[in-house]
Amino acid sequence: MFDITQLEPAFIKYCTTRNHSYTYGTAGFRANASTLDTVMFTTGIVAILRSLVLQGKYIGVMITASHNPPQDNGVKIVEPSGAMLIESWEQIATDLANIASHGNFTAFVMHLSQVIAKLNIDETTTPRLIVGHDSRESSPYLMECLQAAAPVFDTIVINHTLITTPQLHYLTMLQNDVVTEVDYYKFFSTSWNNLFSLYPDLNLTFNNLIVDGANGVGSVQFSKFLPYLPQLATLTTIINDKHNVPQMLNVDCGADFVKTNQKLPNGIVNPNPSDLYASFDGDADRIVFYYVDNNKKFHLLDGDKISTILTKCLISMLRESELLNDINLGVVQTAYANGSSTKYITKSLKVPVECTKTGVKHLHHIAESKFDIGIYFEANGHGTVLFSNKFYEVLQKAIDNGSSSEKIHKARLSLFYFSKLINQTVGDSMADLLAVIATLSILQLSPSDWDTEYQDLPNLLTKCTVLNRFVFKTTDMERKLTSPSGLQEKIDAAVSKYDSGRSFVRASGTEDAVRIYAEAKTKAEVEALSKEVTQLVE
Ligand code: 16G
Ligand code: ZN
Repeated sequence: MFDITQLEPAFIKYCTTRNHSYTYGTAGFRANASTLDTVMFTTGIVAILRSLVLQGKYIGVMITASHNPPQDNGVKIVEPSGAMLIESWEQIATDLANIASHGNFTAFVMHLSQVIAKLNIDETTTPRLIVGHDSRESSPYLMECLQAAAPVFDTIVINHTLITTPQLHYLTMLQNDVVTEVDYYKFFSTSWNNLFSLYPDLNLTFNNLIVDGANGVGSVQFSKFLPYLPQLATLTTIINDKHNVPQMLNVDCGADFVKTNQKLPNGIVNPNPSDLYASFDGDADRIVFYYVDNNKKFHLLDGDKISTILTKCLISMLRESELLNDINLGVVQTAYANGSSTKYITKSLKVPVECTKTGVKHLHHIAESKFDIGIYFEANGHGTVLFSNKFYEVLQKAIDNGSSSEKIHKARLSLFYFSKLINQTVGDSMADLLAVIATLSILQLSPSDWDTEYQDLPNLLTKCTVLNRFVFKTTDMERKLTSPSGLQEKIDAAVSKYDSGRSFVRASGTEDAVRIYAEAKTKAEVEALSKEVTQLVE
């Protein structure tokens, strides 16, 4: 039994941000850290309620603002399955935060008691939370705000403190066992060893691996992971590893910096063409790769390139396993995927592609509901691969039945171990890194071979501030505007002038800006197209 009027002292102490408008958006709540105490307090309560509704299952809560600047922070809730908070609860989280920010405790308690009444909660249940945060300076205090309501509900809280977002998702999934981050390292390194044991003569396809940790939590966690991977550890260097200097987080480094600026991050002085480079983001759920050619020119291998190479590997394993007719494989992309990648997947690899709205939860949902092997990556490097129950059933049966051919048997085992190298709860820089390196080894592709599988169309992503971004409404998976009226027709007219031209405009879900994407045959054409569309938007 709990008495929510007992929340008053904590409410007074922690809800100091007043009259703020919060929205649980694409990646939870995110804003300047100084405005987040109130919403942390209420998000703690929402996570507790979610746990109560699910009979005391562990609910995860991660405090991070990912690739955003050091002074920002944020929070998101994780379901017991390791997935993101179910959409119908986003409004509950938004409403509770906004009521609290009015600063009136009586009104707050009234609202909360109505919510509790509607949820039909068994008040004798003990709620359970698993929480963690990134390396931001504001994170420990916000963690205190987040947990402030816990004693009133007699909540059991496991606090992992400094941890990556995907680690937190993964540990939440394993909720009912007693787990530590060591279990994470052991699980993925065992999968790696099992997969490589099938290919004893395989060499890696680069000399050294340089990992940019974005000066965030990923750098410290990856350095803890490496000792479990001796084969990789000897050739790996972690740069931008100053997770204990929070003001350096994501500054001139990290996946978002490299993808947006299409250049090397800070800390790489003399790049070597035979090496592979990778950048994590601030909470280590995104990754992009890159390399330099013999002229030291930078080449980006982004989320589209990751998705295509994993697809190439998995479809060939599936074919060799003779299970192409029993297990369906598909790729999920957003409108930001380069047109060449979509063409390569559908035409060369002959694999179906689904397009969905921006935001991991949308991609995850389609990958899960449409395919037995669902590969999804956003161009920015966030993604993973999902394997359905049917996949495991069919594969297990095939493995158990045995095969006369050694090659078929090996392909089936490869599929199984490969699936275990993936963090299926959410995109994960560390697990994705291992999956890509394994793929390159199995296919015997160097970073530049990987890149030449298809050539990206020149593209530009820019943003533009407008008076009110909410008037920009879209349809067709964000590829077309329905409002402001008449604008889409003008964009279409501009696009039609360019060879292989494509452009779309949408309001950002994380910033007060409108994003403009353009693609065309040449660099000059894409610049011209982007400029034309920008003028139409302004
Ligand atoms: C968030 C999303 C990311 C998406 C981005 C779009 C998650 C975990 N993250 O960072 O998937 O690409 O927002 O930002 O869902 P935008 O709406 O500002 O373009
Ligand atoms: Zn992130």
